[in-house]
Amino acid sequence: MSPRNDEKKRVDAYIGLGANLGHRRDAIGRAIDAIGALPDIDVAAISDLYETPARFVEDQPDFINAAAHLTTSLSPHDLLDTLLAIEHAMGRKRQCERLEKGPRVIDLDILFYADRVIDDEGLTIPHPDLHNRRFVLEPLCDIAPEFVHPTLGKTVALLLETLGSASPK
Ligand code: PH2
Ligand code: MG
Ligand code: MG
Repeated sequence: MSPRNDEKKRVDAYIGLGANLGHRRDAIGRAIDAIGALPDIDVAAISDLYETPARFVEDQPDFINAAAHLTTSLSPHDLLDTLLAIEHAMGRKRQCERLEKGPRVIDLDILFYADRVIDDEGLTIPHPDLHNRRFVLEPLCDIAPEFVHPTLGKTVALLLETLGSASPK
């Protein structure tokens, strides 16, 4: 890596991890290891692992979900491409639209990238549905309870509390 790259400013990013096929806990661990091995990304913190019932498409195995705090010098799009490459290397098959929310060996979603708001084709940050998803907010609250959602203006802890009993899963 060039010295110029080394000098690039690192920013905080938060990702959600999910797996519901094969060795689910191993898959989360291997994804974290693959991310941490990259020169442009450090893994600053990892949440507990949560076993969660599948949502949206409910007729599929339970998930293991987690969240991680990364620091990175990659742009949001380069971070996305990197995470997609890791999903692919781990055997994730991008299936037809119908199975968009179907089973997967690993799913890596960017939740926040600093306080940036991005709405491009293929990349929406903050993740557009994170405030409705207990399986995202619960692990995220382990590592970033005070992080303020850049458009909703609420902390992760408050978003989780607000979800309350409205969403049982
Ligand atoms: N991901 C989905 C669809 N449903 N349910 C749980 N519990 N956890 C997930 O990560 C999940 C899901 C699509 O990304
Ligand atoms: Mg997802
Ligand atoms: Mg995804």
